[in-house]
Formats: sequence, C-alpha cells, structure tokens
Amino acid sequence: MGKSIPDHGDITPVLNSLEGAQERLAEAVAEQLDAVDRLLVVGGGHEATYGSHCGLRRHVGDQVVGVINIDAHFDLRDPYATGGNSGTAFSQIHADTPTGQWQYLVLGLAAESNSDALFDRASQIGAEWVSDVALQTGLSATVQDQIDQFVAASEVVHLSIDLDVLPRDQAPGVSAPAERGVPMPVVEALIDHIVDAARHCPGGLRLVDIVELNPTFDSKQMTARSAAVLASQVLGA
Ligand SMILES: [Mn+2]
Repeated sequence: MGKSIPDHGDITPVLNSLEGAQERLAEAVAEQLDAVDRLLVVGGGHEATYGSHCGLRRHVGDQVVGVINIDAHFDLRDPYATGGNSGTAFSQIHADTPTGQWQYLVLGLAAESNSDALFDRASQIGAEWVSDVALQTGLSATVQDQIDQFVAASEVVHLSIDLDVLPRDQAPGVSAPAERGVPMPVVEALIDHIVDAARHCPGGLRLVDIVELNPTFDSKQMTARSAAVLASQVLGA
C-alpha cells in the first residue's frame, strides 16, 4: 500500500491463562505507546481489548479515555468467577475506570444480538450506542454530532473494531456473522470521522484494536482483506 508500518511482533499466549496473555499484551502496549503515536493491536478475540486497554491506561495515567467500540455487540457481560472472556472486555474496563471518567460509545449495535439484560446494563452504566439500522446509508448529522461530543469529552481515544459489525458476506470469518451488519463504506466513514474528531482531542487516537477474525471460517480471506483495508485507514492511509 506504499507505506512502511513497523510490526512489533506477536504476544506469546500463556497456557490456560487468558489473564496471563492479557497482561503480556498490556505490558507490550504500554511499552510501545512510549514510542509511537498510534498503535494497532490485531486480535485474537475481543478479549484482546481488555489487555490493550490496560496497557493504554498504564501509559496515560488518570486521563479520561473515551472508548469507542464499532461492534454489533455491547460486550458488557460480567466476568465469571473464573475470569473474563470475549464478551466481558468492556465490563472489565468499566470496573477499572475511575468514577466519573467512564466514556463508552458503541457504533453498529444489532438489537437482535443483545439481550434485554445487556440493554439494561448499558443504560444503567451510562453507555451510549448507535444501532446498525441507523448506519445503513451513511453518517447522519446526528451521529456525527454524537461522535464529536463524545470525543470532545475525552482526553484520549481508544477505538476497538469488531469485524462482526460488517455484513456476513463482507466478514464471514467471525464467530457471530451479522445478518444485517453495517456496510463497509459506512464503517470506513465512521473511522474517518473518528480519526478527524480525535485530532481535536488532546491525547488523540492512540490505540486501535481490530478483533474477532477466525481464519478457519474466513472464506477466500474476505474478512482478513476487509480488516487490512480498515487497518490501513486507521494507520493514516
Ligand atoms: Mn461483536
């Protein structure tokens, strides 16, 4: 794509310990953020986001981190007593966030893929969201304003992109392919808008995750190719 992007390598998993792997990721992210303006973490499942967020938190101290999740799901389930999973990352981030600093915006939420209990929890803890239905034909002025206000209230932005927000034909290689999904050009427009809005935020857009690709189910590498286009965009294409 005509540009050079340094690859900081892989995180070696810790046998039977998701928390161990998340800790290794957190350490790597905190270290790399000293050296780069924007870091991209490629998952893995959405559990990677908890590790990467912990790394960002170590780097930025008590700054207000606005967490934007482009995803069909809230991923606000409570961890089991034995630990977290791919559906609990944002609940764990919420638990770690200092009182009054929680900022969480989900873009592309599919109503039929989230339980009433999750909607209740999202409302209770002050999450914001925009449905996939509202994102079928582009970004309305309302959605643009919502993103702008969200970013303006943040000191630094963490963007997480779950590939299952895309329509099933665009991203077949995920564990929960979407029946409707948000069309690829609209996801690109969302990312563009977030990148632009974050220029006015003191800390900027420092951390991006792209998650939930499962190569075993990725017919013709469509999901990986879609992810590559989005990765190129967030890294300043
Ligand atoms: Mn998801």
